[in-house]
Amino acid sequence: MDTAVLVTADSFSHKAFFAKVGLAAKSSDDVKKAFGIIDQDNSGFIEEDELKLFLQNFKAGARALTDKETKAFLSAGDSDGDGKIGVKHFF
Ligand SMILES: [Ca+2]
Repeated sequence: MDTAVLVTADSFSHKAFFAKVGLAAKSSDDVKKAFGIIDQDNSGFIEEDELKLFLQNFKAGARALTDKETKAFLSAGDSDGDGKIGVKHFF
């Protein structure tokens, strides 16, 4: 998985992300399912620690994101600035 495509300077591409995890053009239920995999404590939001491990959540043996990548990802996906990503950011 090429994370450079997903985590660039200041843009989070959820479409590229879901293409990478094989969910492109799937139903909203599938997107919610993917969200649930990342949201390991079922809080309804993806917090920074969950985001850091998101690659590993989809692919065993994948590396964790670096702090820099995690922050870039978070700031790009967190449109309301609350420090976490809600499922609405994926639609
Ligand atoms: Ca969570």
